[in-house]
Amino acid sequence: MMTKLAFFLGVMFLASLGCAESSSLPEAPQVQARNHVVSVTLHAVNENGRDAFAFNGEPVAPVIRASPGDVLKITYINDLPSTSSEKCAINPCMDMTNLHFHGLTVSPHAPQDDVLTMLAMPGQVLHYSVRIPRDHPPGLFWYHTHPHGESHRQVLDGMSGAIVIEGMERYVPEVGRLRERVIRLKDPNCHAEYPPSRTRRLITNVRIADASGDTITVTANFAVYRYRRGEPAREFVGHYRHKLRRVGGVLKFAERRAILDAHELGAMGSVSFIL
Ligand SMILES: [Cu+2]
Repeated sequence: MMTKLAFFLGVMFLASLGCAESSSLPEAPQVQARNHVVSVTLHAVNENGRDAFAFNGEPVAPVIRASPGDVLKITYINDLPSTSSEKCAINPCMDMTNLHFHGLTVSPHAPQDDVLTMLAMPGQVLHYSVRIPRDHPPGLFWYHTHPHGESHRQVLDGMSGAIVIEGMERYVPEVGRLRERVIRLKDPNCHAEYPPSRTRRLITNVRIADASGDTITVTANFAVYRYRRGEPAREFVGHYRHKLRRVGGVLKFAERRAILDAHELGAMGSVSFIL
């Protein structure tokens, strides 16, 4: 479900039609293993006309953290209304739900990642016991509702959450000292910045780093100055590393990266995604 939107490690910049936000981003609650068991009680609820996961009384999907060899014990309670006001691919909506553990290499049989026979109608409860193999690769995965005919609408409503399988630093030791945050961008809407920023972008040292295959890698240095009413001027300095591909005689971006020289976001106070 990912478009090929290159999301840069760092900050990307702006136009007046950006999503720029200076407030701190809320972090989802995290659940962790105790004695190799992650125990979670999750509810399916309807909140303000949209289906959502709820955890500890809040309409929020917790980040599930587990290690290879752990077991996910999830009690999943369907508290959706028995009649839905929304439209489904196969009408009428039944408001049934279940869980799929996207990307995890686990058993497809009940009570594990079984999206075919495990289904909860409103008022029903599912008991998952998902065994993460000892040799499971680490990384970021996700869980979402997956009932036939209804999952599309429910997932668009926001019924998804993150699963982190720990141990990435065993494969990539450099990440061991990084502070980790999981942020899910689930709202399809951006907001236009107000008051809008004015920016000036200076680009120097444009170089072709590699043109051996059908992809041309181009690098350049940049400095972006951002001025916004009521805020101090801010500067972002770094380098671009873009990949271009020739499609029908025209060069198109295959990948765009903006890598900031500043290694800590604290110096800039906030994160801006400017698309
Ligand atoms: Cu999926």
